[in-house]
Amino acid sequence: MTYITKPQLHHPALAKNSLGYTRRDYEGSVSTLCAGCGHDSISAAIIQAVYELELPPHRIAKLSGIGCSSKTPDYFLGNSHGFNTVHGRMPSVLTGANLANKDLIYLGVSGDGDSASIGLGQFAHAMRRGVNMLYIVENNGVYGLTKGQFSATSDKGSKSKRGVVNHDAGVDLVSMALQLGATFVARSFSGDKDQLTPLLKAGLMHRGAAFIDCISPCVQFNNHDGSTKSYDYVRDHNEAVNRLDVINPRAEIQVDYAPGETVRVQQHDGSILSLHKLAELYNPNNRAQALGFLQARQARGQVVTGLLYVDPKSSDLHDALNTVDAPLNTLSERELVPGAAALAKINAGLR
Ligand SMILES: Cc1ncc(C[n+]2csc(CCOP(=O)(O)OP(=O)(O)O)c2C)c(N)n1
Ligand code: SF4
Ligand SMILES: [Mg+2]
Repeated sequence: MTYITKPQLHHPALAKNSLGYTRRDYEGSVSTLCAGCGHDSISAAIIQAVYELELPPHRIAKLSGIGCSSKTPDYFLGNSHGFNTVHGRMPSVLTGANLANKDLIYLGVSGDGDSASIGLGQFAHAMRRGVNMLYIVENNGVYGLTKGQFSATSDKGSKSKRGVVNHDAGVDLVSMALQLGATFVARSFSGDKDQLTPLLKAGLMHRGAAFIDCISPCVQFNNHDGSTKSYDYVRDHNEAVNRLDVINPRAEIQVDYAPGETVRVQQHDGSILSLHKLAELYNPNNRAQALGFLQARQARGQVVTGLLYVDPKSSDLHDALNTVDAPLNTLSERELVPGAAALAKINAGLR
C-alpha cells in the first residue's frame, strides 16, 4: 500500500488503443518496492501487454498471495478486480472465483516462496485441473519480503548474500508445470521485456492453465556473485528457445515468415502465436521433448527461456466439469434449485 498518489491527468497526446484507453489507464498505484527490483519490470510488461491486447480493465481479475511479488497487483490494473489472498493460497481462491464467474480473465501473481514453498500443493492442483488463468511466478530465489531467506527454487550450491551455501535441491516449477499437465508453459526474465510482453499476451489469451516462471532478481538480497537468480547470471546463461509475436484477431493478420523458421499456433480466441525458432529443432508442441530439453540444458548451467510448450487444443476446468455456458454467478435461484422432481430424476439416473 502506498500513500503517494499518482496524478490522474494524462498528456493529451498519449497514444490510445481502440477502446480509447492510454497505457496509463492500466497502471496502478506508485510502487513501494526497492528501486531496481525485477518485479517492477514485470508489472510494466503486464501493463504493456494488457494495453496492447485492448482488454477492458473490468474484465480482468488479478489475484495474489503474500510477498513483494504478491504486492505488485497494487501497482498495475488499478481499475480491475483484485484480491490479495493469504500466503500460498492464491490458486484455490482463484479457482473458486473462476468457477463462479468464467467470464473474467484471470491473472494469478505469486512468488517462488508463495508457490514453491508454502503453496506448492496449491500450485500443483491448479495446474493439473487446468484452471483457465495466467499464473505468473516472479522468481527471485529468496523470500524477499521477509529479508532474503533461501526459497525452494534456490539452486543447490547457490550462495546467499552473506555467503551461506544452499544444500537443498531446487524446485523447478517449469518442469513441474509440464509434468502436471499445464497447457502453456514458459520461462522468461524480468530484464527482457521484448520476450516477456508477448508471452504475457499469449498466456492471457490461452484457454486452460498457462504458467510463466519469470526470473526476477531481488536487488536487495539475491543479486550477487554466487546467486543463480541475479541480473548478471541470467544474462550470461540465458538460452532462448524462440521469440514470440502475438497477432490479435481484431488486427489484420499479416505475418512475415519463412517456412521452417516460424511456427504459427492459433489460439481459441483466434489470436495467432507466431514463434520464431532460435534453438535448432526446438518444437514447442511436444511435452516430453520440452522436459528433456530443459533438463539437458539445466545440466549445462543454462537458463532456458521462451515458450517451452503450448497445446493448441487445450481445454479448461469448465470443459472437464461440463458447466453451462452462462457464468454460474448469473444463474437464478430457480435454475440453481430446480426442485424435487428434477432431483428425483437425477437420483433415478444414478441407481
Ligand atoms: C502463513 C504465513 N507464513 C509465513 C508468512 C511470512 N512470509 C511473508 S512473505 C513470505 C515469503 C515471500 O517470498 P516470495 O513468495 O518468494 O515473495 P518475494 O517477497 O520474494 O517476492 C513469507 C515466508 C506469512 N505471511 N504467512
Ligand atoms: S526485497 Fe527484493 S523482492 Fe522485495 S522489493 Fe526489494 S528487491 Fe524486490
Ligand atoms: Mg521470492
